Amino acid sequence: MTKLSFTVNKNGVGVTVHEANVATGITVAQVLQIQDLLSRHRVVVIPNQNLTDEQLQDFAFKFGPPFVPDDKSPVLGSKDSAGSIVVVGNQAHEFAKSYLGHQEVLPHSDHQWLRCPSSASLLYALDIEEGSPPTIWTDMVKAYSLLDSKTQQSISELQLTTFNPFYRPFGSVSAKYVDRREDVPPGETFSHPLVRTHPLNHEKILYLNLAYEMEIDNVSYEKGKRIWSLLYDHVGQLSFRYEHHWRKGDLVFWDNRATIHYRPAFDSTVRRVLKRVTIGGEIPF
Ligand SMILES: O=C(O)CCC(=O)C(=O)O
Ligand SMILES: [Fe+2]
Repeated sequence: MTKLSFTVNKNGVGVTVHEANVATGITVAQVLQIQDLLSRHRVVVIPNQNLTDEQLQDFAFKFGPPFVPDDKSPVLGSKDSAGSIVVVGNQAHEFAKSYLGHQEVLPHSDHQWLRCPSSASLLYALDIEEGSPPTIWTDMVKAYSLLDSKTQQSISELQLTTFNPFYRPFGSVSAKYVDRREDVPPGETFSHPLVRTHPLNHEKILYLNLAYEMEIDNVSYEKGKRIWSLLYDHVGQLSFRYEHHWRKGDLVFWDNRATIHYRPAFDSTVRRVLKRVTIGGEIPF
């Protein structure tokens, strides 16, 4: 078999690949096809997999190097040296500590606050009980393209600082435009273009999350907050989303450059355990 068959979600965001077997190996042509699907549709779903950690990583790192957090900036799991596989779960996993519990995870792109945020991530579903919430991705290329041209122009040169939430107590941060007269978030910061360019498909991306403390560089608080509020509302209303309802064995691969993802809160008694692998990325430009 050379090419994989697939189905694209109606609004163009998210694609499901049929009959791929990641464990027994996929061909070079199929790796390139998956990369191309990711580039076009942002989220690639590969159902019915049965993977060891090694097989999961062998697949993931065909698309780029492992994401390695630097020693200085904390990220999910780094304080426990969780390594390149992080268990996202609301139950203790037999081999490792699990993270993120059962609370709401606000719309974000993984590691946006770092110098080199991750380019893509994968979640592999180990244990999904009924009542488990979906994960919802929003297409941030669409978010940018649907802004009016005047707004596009006015934000084209802006830099955004996203403050690292892991310097704050876990779960205490939500989306907020920073007012320095009240509080300056702690920790090392890196600013990135508010409109970044995708290195593979050259598309413009609105590189904004709806989860953390933020500040636009070199503009007044009033002006920065006005721009931020407008963009926040715009992204919140966008219908270009893919909502994935998990089943055991699902492997979902997403583009962290071009999407943000969200997970609603759920009942703490519902078992939901996934493994996440993350791929390293470049300095956004
Ligand atoms: O639990 C989820 O659905 C998403 C968690 C998340 O944000 C991640 O693994 O990067
Ligand atoms: Fe995430």
